[in-house]
Amino acid sequence: MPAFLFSSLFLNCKNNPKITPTEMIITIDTVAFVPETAHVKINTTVTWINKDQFSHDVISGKEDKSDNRFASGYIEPGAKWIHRFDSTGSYPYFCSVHPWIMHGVVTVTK
Ligand SMILES: [Cu+2]
Repeated sequence: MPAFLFSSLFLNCKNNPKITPTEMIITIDTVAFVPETAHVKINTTVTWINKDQFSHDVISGKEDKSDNRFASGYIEPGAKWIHRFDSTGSYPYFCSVHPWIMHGVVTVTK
């Protein structure tokens, strides 16, 4: 893909928080999920990529309480974990290693 096209797509994403891609990447870096809030369309595949130097995980639920909708297991530095969202709704999640600081939410719409 030409560089200018990629950068315009990137700018569109930044300027439109309601964008609903069918693939989404959430980066884990410096003990944080980036972005923390993701809006996606149903059946979107979300990939969490650990670019940090520590292991993290992605556990569905709030305030360190799993709701058993998904759980990644440990994602080592440099590794990734993929989950497809096939139902609409709000999916809060956290990292069980650092629950006091690492949390996010994926909102899935039709
Ligand atoms: Cu963590």
